[in-house]
Amino acid sequence: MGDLWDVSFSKDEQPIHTVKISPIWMSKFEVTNAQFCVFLNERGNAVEGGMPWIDLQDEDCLIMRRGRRFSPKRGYWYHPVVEVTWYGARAFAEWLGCRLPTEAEWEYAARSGGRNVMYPNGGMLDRGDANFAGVGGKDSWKWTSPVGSFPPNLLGLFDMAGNVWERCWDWYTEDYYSRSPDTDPQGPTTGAHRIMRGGSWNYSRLNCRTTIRGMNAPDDAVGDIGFRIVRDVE
Ligand SMILES: [Ca+2]
Ligand SMILES: [Ca+2]
Repeated sequence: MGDLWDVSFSKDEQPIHTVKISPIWMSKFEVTNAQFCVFLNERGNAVEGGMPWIDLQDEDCLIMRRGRRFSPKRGYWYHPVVEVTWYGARAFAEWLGCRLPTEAEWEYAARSGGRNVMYPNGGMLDRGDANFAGVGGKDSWKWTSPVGSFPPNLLGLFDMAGNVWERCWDWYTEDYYSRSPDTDPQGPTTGAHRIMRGGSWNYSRLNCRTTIRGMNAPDDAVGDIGFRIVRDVE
C-alpha cells in the first residue's frame, strides 16, 4: 500500500508497506440510485449519527420522495447514489448481509490484485478511462455518469477511478500506515473522519490515483461521495 511514485502532496500515503487481506467479493459497480431506493422503500430514511441516511433536501440528491415512496429522479436510475452519509452506506451494506470495504481491501481491488499501478487501468488515466473533473472525449459528464460507462480494471471492477468517491470502513489518521498491522488492517479505533477512495467527477486526475486517501465526516452527505460493498468469502 502507499504512494510508490512519490507524487502525493500528503505524507499519509507513507510509509509504503505490504499487507495481506482475506478473500472477499466486491460489487463491480458503485451502488446506484435505483438500488438505494429499494433499500429506502423497505427501511425508510432513518436518522443515524444525527443525520438522515440520505439528504433528500440537497438539490444534488438524485433521489426523491413522494409520500412514502422513494424513487430516482428522472434519468438517474443507474447513476451512483450520492448525498448518502457513511451511516447510510453502512446500513445499506448490512441490509444485504455485506459491509463496507476496508481501505486496504479497496486499494488491493483498485490495483487489480495489488499490482503496482497508479491508476486502475494500469496506465495514465485518460478521458476514455474515467469520469473525473471536466469534460472531454468519452467523458462527457460534468457531474456523475451512469455506473460502468468506462472500461473495468483487470478484476472486472468499474469506476474504481472517479465518478464518485467511495466510502470505506476505516477511520482516517494521517500516520496510520506507520502502525498498520500486516494482516487485514481495519484502521484506527476512532477518529473524526472516515476514509473514502478513488476520486470523483469533481476532482482532478491525480486525485483518482489508486493509493490516494480521501476523508469525510461520517455524518456528512455530499454530491460526489458514494460507495460500493463487499462480502467475506466463506
Ligand atoms: Ca467528467
Ligand atoms: Ca468511484
